[in-house]
Amino acid sequence: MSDSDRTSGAAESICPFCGVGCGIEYDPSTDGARGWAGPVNTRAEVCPKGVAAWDAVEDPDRLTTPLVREDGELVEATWADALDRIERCFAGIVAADGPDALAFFASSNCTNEENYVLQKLVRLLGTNNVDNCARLCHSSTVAAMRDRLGAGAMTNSLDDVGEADAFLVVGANPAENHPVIFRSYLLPAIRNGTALIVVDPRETATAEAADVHLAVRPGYDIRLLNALGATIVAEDRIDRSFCADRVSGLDEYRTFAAGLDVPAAAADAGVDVGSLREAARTYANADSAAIFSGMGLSQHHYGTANVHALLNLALVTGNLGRRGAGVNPLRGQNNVQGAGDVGALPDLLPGARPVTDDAARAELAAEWDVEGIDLPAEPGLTEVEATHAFGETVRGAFVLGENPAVTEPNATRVADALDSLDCLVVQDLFVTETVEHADVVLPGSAWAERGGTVTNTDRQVLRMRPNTVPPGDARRDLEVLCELGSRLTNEPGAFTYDRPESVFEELTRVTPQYSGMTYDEIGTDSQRWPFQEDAEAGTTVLHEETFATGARHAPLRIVEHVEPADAVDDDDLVLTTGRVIEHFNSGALTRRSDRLVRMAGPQRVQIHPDDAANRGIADDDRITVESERGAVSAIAEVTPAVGRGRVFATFHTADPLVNTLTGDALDPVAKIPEYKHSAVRVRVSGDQDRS
Ligand SMILES: Nc1nc2c(c(=O)[nH]1)N[C@H]1C(S)=C(S)[C@@H](COP(=O)(O)OP(=O)(O)OC[C@H]3O[C@@H](n4cnc5c(=O)[nH]c(N)nc54)[C@H](O)[C@@H]3O)O[C@H]1N2
Ligand SMILES: Nc1nc2c(c(=O)[nH]1)N[C@H]1C(S)=C(S)[C@@H](COP(=O)(O)OP(=O)(O)OC[C@H]3O[C@@H](n4cnc5c(=O)[nH]c(N)nc54)[C@H](O)[C@@H]3O)O[C@H]1N2
Ligand code: SF4
Ligand SMILES: [Mo]
Repeated sequence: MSDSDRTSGAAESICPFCGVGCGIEYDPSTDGARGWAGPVNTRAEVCPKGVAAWDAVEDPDRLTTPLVREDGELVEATWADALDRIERCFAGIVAADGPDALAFFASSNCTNEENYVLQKLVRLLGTNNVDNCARLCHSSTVAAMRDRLGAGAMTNSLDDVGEADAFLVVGANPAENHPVIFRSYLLPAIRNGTALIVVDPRETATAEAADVHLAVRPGYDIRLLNALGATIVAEDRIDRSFCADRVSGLDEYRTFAAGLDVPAAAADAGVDVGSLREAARTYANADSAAIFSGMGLSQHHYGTANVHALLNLALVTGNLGRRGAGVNPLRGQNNVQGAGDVGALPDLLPGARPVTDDAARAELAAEWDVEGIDLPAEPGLTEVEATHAFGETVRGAFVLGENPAVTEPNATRVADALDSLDCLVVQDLFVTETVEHADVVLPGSAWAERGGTVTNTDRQVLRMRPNTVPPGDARRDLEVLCELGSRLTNEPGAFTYDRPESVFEELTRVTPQYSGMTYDEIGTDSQRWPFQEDAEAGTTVLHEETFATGARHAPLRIVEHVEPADAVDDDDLVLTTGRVIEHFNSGALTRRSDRLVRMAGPQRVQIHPDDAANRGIADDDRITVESERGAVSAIAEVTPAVGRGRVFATFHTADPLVNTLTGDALDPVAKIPEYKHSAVRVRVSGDQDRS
């Protein structure tokens, strides 16, 4: 496959890390990466990860040849041998148990074109068992927003959020996790008078900039959000005209709110009732208020209910469908929005049309020129459900650009599950913790080695361009996926694309939001979905006249508190997890960059001074953290930044493997696991080195 773009030297691409979508490129003068003035980082600004993005590309440990397992060891193989092995294993599994005995993990780190081709391959194999790690981050948010508003995406754009008079940030830490959005879009507004309310159990870098910080008890957001709603109702701060015009169910919500005991709810949520009331007034009295939400809200076994409780606040106060007023999930990877848009999901085809929709499947089959084939109509398995089925109903798996051995919850169970497969294929850049369980390993391409598009957090489709070629025998991910498609399915003709742009042209025809977009017109700018050719760059604000459901009204929803899955005994602390600016997810890329490792320092578990003192723990002590699923050894960071009764750890390392501790109870709607609440016991370790 050729790529019309240049293949060496600086060329405008997109940062491979977070969903902000900053423009970066190779910088020959430093042999590193630098920003270019893209549609989001308009002054070419980047965060420390962007600066370090070249480090992983040129890392000497890059996979440069396929590997296959022989007598228990991974050994080098030719592409032909590796692909033959996959073909044999997967064909055997399909012949014995049918296509649903295979599961495919797509990648939010890969392009729209790559994800589109992978879901096409999966559906032509006859299964919907394809998912991506959006499942682990905002699947609950997307589920609630689709249900109530008709679209699971930021309702505002970065161009207009700065017009808000108040920001309500719930369970997100953009100062570390969406740094260019925080510094270039939110902070300037805050310095200009926009009030900032932060709901987070920890004193984060974002909370430091807040006017009101509600340090919620992990897992108790529904209590808190309902108490905010009850205060708004009791103090008659609802937007009557918006409610009359655009909202249904107000009487029921009012009755529900009137029955709530606000001081008791605040106490249960671990926050001061005066601060809570101040937050309610600030949010409701603003002319325009924008919500930002993150993992603190979404990653619970009632994550969908959490987001429903949040949506009520925007609806009763009329903060939706206008510039500066809306609900904005801050998306994870550079293409987590796009991977879902183009159909790398078990229940949705490209364009978010349900797999159960006969007409949508027929249209897709016509576009693929496979009218004789019935595309599968049963929703497939989500990521964690698939992992739970490994070795049982699922016998073979393909993992593109994910590291579930580190990032899925209940890691001991995950390791056993990976080992129980007849055939595990991993396409990655490095020998990761997941690769260690693989039977076949395919060396793929890093960000700087590909062309294609990604869709950022505010729905902008951006172009990546190759700055270099993959090392050794490593191949471009898209090329590998097309070859797998032609080998594994009976439709080799469906995978004969000459370049990424041809895939994009096809996907815009089956993804209505992308209809009319072109590579040429994206250029070094962007096109935003829902795309309208007559609008400058697509629709900036969603739900202006009608909701994306097609209805004029969106419903309020009564949401009751749900208890976290882990019961917390007297001696237990509650572990919640999250991120730091220097590292990215499993750390597979960022742990290789000397400068990031130096900047981040050792990864430590935060514990409050009182809880530390009660356990005889001093700063820097080695401690053991144990849940009912396992134990890890870690270094203590004694700090009041994490409240009493709580501990905090990142999940960016394999040692300690923090997901040994987390549980895999799933949200009933979105199937997202409970990463943000685990009951743990913490003690000082016997093997202390206090020298
Ligand atoms: N530096 C960096 N940036 C990243 C990533 C990264 O790994 N590193 N990953 C990317 C990805 S994939 C994603 S999904 C996004 C995620 O971005 P965020 O949503 O900001 O991610 P987290 O840090 O996991 O969680 C946010 C906050 O939730 C708080 N929290 C924990 N429990 C609760 C709770 O019960 N209630 C509330 N209200 N808050 C709680 C945590 O203390 C944390 O500060 O970041 C993206 N950007
Ligand atoms: N405890 C806890 N656990 C969590 C979370 C949490 O908040 N707390 N957050 C969850 C969330 S939101 C997410 S999104 C997941 C993330 O989970 P993962 O997606 O598993 O994490 P990554 O480290 O991003 O894994 C990406 C893998 O892809 C490889 N890779 C990167 N770029 C490319 C590429 O271009 N091509 C190919 N072929 N491979 C590539 C990397 O080497 C790496 O091995 O973690 C989840 N796990
Ligand atoms: S803010 Fe996100 S997209 Fe921008 S440079 Fe940093 S990690 Fe990359
Ligand atoms: Mo994520």
